[in-house]
Amino acid sequence: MSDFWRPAGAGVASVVAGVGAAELVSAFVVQNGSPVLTVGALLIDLAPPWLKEAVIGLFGTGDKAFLIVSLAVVVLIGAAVAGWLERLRPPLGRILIGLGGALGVLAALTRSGNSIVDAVPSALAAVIAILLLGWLIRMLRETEPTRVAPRGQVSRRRFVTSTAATAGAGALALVIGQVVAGGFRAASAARAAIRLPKPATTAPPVPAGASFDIPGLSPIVTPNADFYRIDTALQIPGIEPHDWKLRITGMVENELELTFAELLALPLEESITTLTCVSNEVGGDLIGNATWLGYPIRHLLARAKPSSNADMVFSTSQDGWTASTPIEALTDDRNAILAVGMNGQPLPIEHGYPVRMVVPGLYGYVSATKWVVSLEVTRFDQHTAYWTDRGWSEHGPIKLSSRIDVPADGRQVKAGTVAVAGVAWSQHTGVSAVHVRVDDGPWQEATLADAISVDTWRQWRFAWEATTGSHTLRVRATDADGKVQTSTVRDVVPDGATGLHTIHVPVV
Ligand SMILES: Nc1nc2c(c(=O)[nH]1)N[C@H]1C(S)=C(S)[C@@H](COP(=O)(O)O)O[C@H]1N2
Ligand SMILES: [Mo]
Repeated sequence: MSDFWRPAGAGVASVVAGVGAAELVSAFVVQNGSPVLTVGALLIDLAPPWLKEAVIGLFGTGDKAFLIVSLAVVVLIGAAVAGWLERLRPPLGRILIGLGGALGVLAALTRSGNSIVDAVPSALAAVIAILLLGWLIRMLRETEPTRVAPRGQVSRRRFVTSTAATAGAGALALVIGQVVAGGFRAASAARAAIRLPKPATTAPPVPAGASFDIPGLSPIVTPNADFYRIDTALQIPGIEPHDWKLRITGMVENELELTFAELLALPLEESITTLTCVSNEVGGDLIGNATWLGYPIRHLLARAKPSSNADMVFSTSQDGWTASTPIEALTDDRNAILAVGMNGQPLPIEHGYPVRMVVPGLYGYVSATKWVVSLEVTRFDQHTAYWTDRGWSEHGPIKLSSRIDVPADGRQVKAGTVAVAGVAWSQHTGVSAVHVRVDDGPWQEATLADAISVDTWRQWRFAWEATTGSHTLRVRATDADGKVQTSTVRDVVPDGATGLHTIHVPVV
């Protein structure tokens, strides 16, 4: 009997631990690669219609649960067999587990919309299970009597404890992974079901002259999938809209509470605003421009009636992250909004679904709170926000800056006329000119594309008569107030990098 059960137990424990680790990783990191669910989805796709109908007929809406339970039973039987095989004839058991892992990888890779990262959890599950099985079966061997050690070198008890601990840790990881991923999946489902209302005020159309057709130049509006993402959330908060509420409290005459349905019922406005991260290095890509749909925060604050002593609004996200925004940026006439839509879709979950702040002119860390749930009207001398506590400046107005997109740094080009192009920004002030300098030559004026508004970046281009040799190109923007971008090089800490984006171009 125990000739089967002990190695079988080792097989089950190893596989549970492998799958548990993978579920944990997929819940926290990959978000999409749960081996259990991908294999389940593959089986649903592969099952013949008569089987699907039979299962639905028998279990009704419990069909998915039935599928998962059946899958679990098959996997556990397979794991037991793998353990038994490994004891009998190594490495057969490990090979069997490897085959199971390969099935998971295949399932992940063949799902539409999945990428190679989504196969990582299944591969990880197999690797962990294989290593653990090898270890447990070796230990099991050592519990058996030999001529030299009639009682075995390792006690049975140690083997049993190790197996139980492995299984227990795996089960715990599995449960945590499911709980965490469950919140995210519920939010994804709710997001997919949302229909955003039409804007009461649409953004003025993007002028045709706002973008140049130059390959490699950043598109004037950044698609959601390409929009940079910066946050401290290891696990993206999964908020269901009917659970969402915004509280406006603190130094106000009227505290306010707003539900998601109430927010959507307000006259929403569309606006195009370029977000920028304070951690964006000179020439970096932590910047993106989107069409946002939202409601002006100034109207909500007007209802709440802030005290005249207040100088700051302290916003908190559902996961506890905080930002301190100067109150005038939220009460003056700029488009500081509670955003619910991004480029015509509900906010993507990683960009703050269901509601985030977007404030033109301020770096994200002092203004762009995603998954926002509370606005406390207060004073800078009363509260300090997440990044302020970590050495970043209390105030974070976006600095005038510019970037060369094409040609790429170091990329060889042919002598002759070369299109040099990029973007320049100074949100809430606007850009009035861009200049390019070749080597130690004079600053030459680039052609600006039409501006969408002062709150958005602006494309520029410059026709460079390139001669053979190695050249250096620099870019410099001037804002609408006539201020010229500084060449002084400063690090991103504490309030944003400065300096001129410079690239080297070999010309042949
Ligand atoms: N809840 C929450 N909101 C946040 C952050 C965060 O860490 N947590 N990071 C901020 C920073 S530093 C930036 S630059 C912007 C980035 O927004 P995005 O990821 O949608 O581009 O979000 C801001 N909002
Ligand atoms: Mo940021």
